[in-house]
Amino acid sequence: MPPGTTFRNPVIPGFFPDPSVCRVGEDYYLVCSSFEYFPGVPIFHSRNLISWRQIGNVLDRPSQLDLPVDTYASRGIFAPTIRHHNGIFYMVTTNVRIWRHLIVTATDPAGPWSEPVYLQLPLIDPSLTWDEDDNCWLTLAGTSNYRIDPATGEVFEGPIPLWSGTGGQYPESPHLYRIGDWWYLLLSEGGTHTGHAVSVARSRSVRGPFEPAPDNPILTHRGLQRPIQATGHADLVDDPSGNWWMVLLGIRPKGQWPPFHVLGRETMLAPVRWEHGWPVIGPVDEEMAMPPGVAAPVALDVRDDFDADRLDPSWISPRSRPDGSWSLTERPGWLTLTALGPTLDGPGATIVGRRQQHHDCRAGVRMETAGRAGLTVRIDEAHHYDLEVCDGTARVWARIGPLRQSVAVCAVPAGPVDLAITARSTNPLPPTVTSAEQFAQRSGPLGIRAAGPDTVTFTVDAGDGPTVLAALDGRYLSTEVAAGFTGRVIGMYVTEGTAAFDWFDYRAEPDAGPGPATTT
Ligand code: 6LW
Repeated sequence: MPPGTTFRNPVIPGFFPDPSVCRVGEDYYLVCSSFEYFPGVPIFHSRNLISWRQIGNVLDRPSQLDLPVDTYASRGIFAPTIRHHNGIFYMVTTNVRIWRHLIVTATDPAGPWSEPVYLQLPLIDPSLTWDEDDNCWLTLAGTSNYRIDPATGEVFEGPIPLWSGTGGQYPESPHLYRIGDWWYLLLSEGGTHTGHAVSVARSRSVRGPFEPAPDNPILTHRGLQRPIQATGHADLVDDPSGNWWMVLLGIRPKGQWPPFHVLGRETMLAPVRWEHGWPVIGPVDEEMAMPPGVAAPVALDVRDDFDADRLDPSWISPRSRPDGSWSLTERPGWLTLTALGPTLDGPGATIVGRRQQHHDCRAGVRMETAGRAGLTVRIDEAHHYDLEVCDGTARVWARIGPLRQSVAVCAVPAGPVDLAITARSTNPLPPTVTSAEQFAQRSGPLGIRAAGPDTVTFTVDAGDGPTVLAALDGRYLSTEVAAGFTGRVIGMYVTEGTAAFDWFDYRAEPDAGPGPATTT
């Protein structure tokens, strides 16, 4: 493939799973799940399906999304669907904290979105479509159809069973499409991990009966030697030229053996072709052929100087972000955080974070505190590493399951201090170790062992140059250890008093090859 004719997957890296997409003219809009984080349901815009810009969050106020402190990690908002019908955008999702589906609408996808209309129906993964008579159909995992009024949530008819896939576990994420004279039902099965697969059936009527495709599943990476795994939870969209595309989730496990994935489930893109009336998808690779006429996206570097009068939509907080917990005006040009909860080991702490989106990356802040505050990389309350400043010291804490350990400490003077967390992925080494250097790459102080996915390094700089305090094995901050549906988030936090952050800087770094040995 000549240079410049390919794009990279994931098109939206980091924990952005369960993508759903719609097109209006030349504009594409995409939403993802957000689970226990607030605001909820990030929404992106693109003109080319490859470069996506977050334009807001669909559920961005407590009246739309109330996630109390007793909301478990990876609960809250599950798989959303976005559709456009008669000039109105619809987003439907499930809040599993209250076990209700909800529909919100907007004329501008950047918001504001309406207050929710709730539906008391079972299951997850709602999708919407409209038939030739303008009936609105809500499709749920399983799969079944309900004829509803999306303006009131009234259910007129249903459940009408449709098709349950080829027998894999969890037939879910169904979407119905009217294409030509057919209704196509796309669903995923096999569970959202390495067994994940996409299957399809079609019918002349939205009510069925549905006839399965002869070559189901039409996409799966199960058992295949590919960098992207767990491909599934897909949605289809056509471009203005009549080509079809699939957005879907996938994971990128690292290290061996077994591999671990640390960035959560990410949004991928793949071309779709049609053969004999059925969609056909090739394997989903990190490097894929570019749609015609599209420029390559630029590398992602983010710096927030906290000079704006509102927080960028990429900032998220576990469960809620109460007004009294953050301010951009208390110290202009700084983000001031005020402690609400006393520990990161339980819900309720003040955290403002963003997703870790790259295996190799660096996140840094300048911070000043007279309390207890720092920078954390977390999956949930039981899985996080923290670089914390308190009482004239900077300390690295590791919380892994029920264990909490102080890993390293150094003195820091009062005043601003720069904190950084760096992740360096571990690339597979050759099966045979042929040099002392390779042996050292596989070994830590505790002896030889399989490589984890990455090394997470903590650096502090109080004006006298950077000091690396600790380098920890990243496998304990992976989905395989923590469980759940999310991925890593890097956050500014405070658990005592207040802390002010002058800037936050995140950048993807070039893949450095096999990581160094770690200290735990
Ligand atoms: C979602 C289901 C799934 O509701 O994971 O990958 C669940 N598929 O469809 C949570 O994201």
